[in-house]
Amino acid sequence: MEVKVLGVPTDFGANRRGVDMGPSAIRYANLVSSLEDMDLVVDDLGDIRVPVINNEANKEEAKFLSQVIDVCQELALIVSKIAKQDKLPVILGGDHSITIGSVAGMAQVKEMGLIWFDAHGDFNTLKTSESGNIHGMPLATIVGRGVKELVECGGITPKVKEKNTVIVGVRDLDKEERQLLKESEVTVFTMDDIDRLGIYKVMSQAIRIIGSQTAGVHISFDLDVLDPLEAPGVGTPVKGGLTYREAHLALEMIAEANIVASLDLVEVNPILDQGNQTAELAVELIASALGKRIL
Ligand code: 6HN
Ligand code: MN
Ligand code: MN
Ligand code: MN
Repeated sequence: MEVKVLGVPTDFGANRRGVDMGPSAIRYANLVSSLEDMDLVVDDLGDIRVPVINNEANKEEAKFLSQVIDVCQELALIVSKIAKQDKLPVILGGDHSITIGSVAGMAQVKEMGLIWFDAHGDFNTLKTSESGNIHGMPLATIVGRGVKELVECGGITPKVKEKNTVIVGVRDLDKEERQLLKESEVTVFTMDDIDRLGIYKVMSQAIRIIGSQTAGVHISFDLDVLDPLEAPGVGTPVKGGLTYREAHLALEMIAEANIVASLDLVEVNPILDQGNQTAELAVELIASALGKRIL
């Protein structure tokens, strides 16, 4: 399998706070050589160009809306080219708004399923959002809800059907976001479900739900799904997250199911990290998702 690595050094969706350095930190943690050690063919395409803007976000609309759209359009274009060549894009964020572009690019080429690992639902629309930050809105956007220009970004609307979407590890929802998510057709496995059923059962169900009815699955992995003790370098940490071993097992099961068409890792914030611990973890998790095994 040939892997194409692409960095998206942006923090517009998170109101500009340092996640733009995520791709550098993940590369510094030896992403490429770790994957090459697994006998994967890896081509690092570098970073896409993200403008530097010093003014404040517009208060009337979703913050940095036009910048987020520009970045996601560009990303969608490159990702669709990679998918057409039957290569596997591994996209490094950046804040979680970039997944609008990742998934748009994939959806241009095939019918996609989506597994969303996150402490948050990212299911706000501009109406329900308390922050105005677009990284709280990408999942709603991808399934066709919210600001029209964002929903239509990358050409395909919706990019993924709600019934082909699963969230894993959520434990922090805004009030109206919770309502919206409950009324949707998205399958949600909360931390509470993981506590009760165990990660093995949860992932078996998640894979069964979407694996069979789509041509490929995008894995969107927000590092804040992990417990902050494991992944301190994130902008919006929430206690009570996945353990190191749960996260690895989840991704190992996804690799075994042979459903991964594309992958992104987002919200690594090196400024808030201890050493480069969170980026190092990101590299390990990418390796698990792409088939690394103990034996
Ligand atoms: N993330 N629900 C909060 C908001 O601002 O809408 C937090 C979102 C966090 C998003 O971590 O990708
Ligand atoms: Mn997120
Ligand atoms: Mn999150
Ligand atoms: Mn294992």
